[in-house]
Amino acid sequence: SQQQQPHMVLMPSSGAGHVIPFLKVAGALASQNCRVTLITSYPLVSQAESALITRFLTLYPQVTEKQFHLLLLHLPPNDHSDDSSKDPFFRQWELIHRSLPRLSDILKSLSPPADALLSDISLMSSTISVTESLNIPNYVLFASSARMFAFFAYYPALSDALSGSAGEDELLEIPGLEGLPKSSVPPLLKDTTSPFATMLRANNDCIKKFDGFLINTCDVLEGKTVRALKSGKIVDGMPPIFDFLYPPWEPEKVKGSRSTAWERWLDEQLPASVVYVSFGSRAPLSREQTIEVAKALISCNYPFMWVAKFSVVDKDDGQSMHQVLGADLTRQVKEKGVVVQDWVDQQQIIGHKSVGGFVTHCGWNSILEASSNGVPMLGWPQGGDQGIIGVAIAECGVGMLGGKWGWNGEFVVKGEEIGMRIREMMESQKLRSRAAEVMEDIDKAVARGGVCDRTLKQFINKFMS
Ligand code: BUP
Repeated sequence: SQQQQPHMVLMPSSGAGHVIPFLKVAGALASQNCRVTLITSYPLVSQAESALITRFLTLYPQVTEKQFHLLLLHLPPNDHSDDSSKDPFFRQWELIHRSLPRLSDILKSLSPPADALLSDISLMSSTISVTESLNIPNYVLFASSARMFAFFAYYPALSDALSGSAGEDELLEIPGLEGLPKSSVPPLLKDTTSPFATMLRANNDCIKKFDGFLINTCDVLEGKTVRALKSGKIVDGMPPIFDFLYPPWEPEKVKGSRSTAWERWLDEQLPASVVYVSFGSRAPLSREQTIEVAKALISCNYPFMWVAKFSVVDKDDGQSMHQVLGADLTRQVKEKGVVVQDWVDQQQIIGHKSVGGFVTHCGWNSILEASSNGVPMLGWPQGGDQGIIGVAIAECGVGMLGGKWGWNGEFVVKGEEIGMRIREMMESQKLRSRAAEVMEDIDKAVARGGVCDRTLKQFINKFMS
């Protein structure tokens, strides 16, 4: 129905890296006078997700939450060598898929009816069957980079190259893009029969059934990739693509009020002197690798702030830093930096003037946060889409890659080597000036009336009379 206040329904899948971009778009749509319903899958996997959703709903009381209660099925173990089905976030996608009749009930119950569903890529093949039968337009809100989207869209055509015997340095050709090193694709997706690969192909099969794709990116970061996608070179008949940086949903924190210990510590450091280290919200590093990261940070002689994770899901018990590093290393680490084991406000850290470099696992949200703040990066992809994202940041010049450092758990990279690369990142004028340039460009794109703002409005206008 065309109207003055379109009703947009958003359904993220699991993981903070998926929930956060959905909240951004939900907030932006609500602020542009759309009626917004957020479908949340219960039980949620992590405390971080619950806290984010609760805070969002408090800030946006006009947004309606519809809880999608999952059928708590026992998922049969699969005998495939890949362990993606043991990953609690991946398992949640499976559960959502198996509980789909409930999605249909929720959508049917909405009044006024939904004008569009915005769903996560991991739910494409699941939600399309429901929206087709209810005749509701379905858009994918993509949480990763355009480069990853291009890889996903071209995935079936890469199958032979991926599973074949070509070496890791071999380039995968995607029309309109620079070749993608085979080494940037994780083992999970090279084995084209793995559950993860099977899901990707099922989602790929229905690309053309969608009404469009929202991609969280901008010209300075991935212009070439977006143009290739829009041109139809990668998928002939690609539905419309709306590329814009999803705007932040949280108001800037008021400075001074009840700052935490680490904020006070950051305030005391010299401008652009601190190395910020985080490997994201999902996969912890092995104990051996964590020890080497500690050694690297101690030896490289920069103050550092390290968000360390020792469990896969935050509500599970993890080990303490002391247990992992032992007394001696723990003492040295605490002398030179700050280690946080809780959820932090990463945007705020990256935006702090003292932060001068970011050692990152290359989660797309993290990359965008650093790029928007002109912070140079040292990328160390650990799995999933991160290798492909790493290629994108190196190409754009906002970050450098560590080297042939392998995937999480593959082998242990020595602290000495990591420390050397951290120093290189902190000292590189080239990286720093490129990061500043990219930030300026992003500032223009996201400003009121800028290209991102205009694209978001174009999207909303599709539903207005
Ligand atoms: Br950890 C952590 N605080 O303590 P990515 C993360 N974040 O605000 P993902 C915090 O979570 P994968 C914390 O700022 C970013 O917006 C962070 O998303 C925020 O990686 C988000 O960077 C994390 O896309 O891993 O989801 O952890 O790459 O596997 O999706």
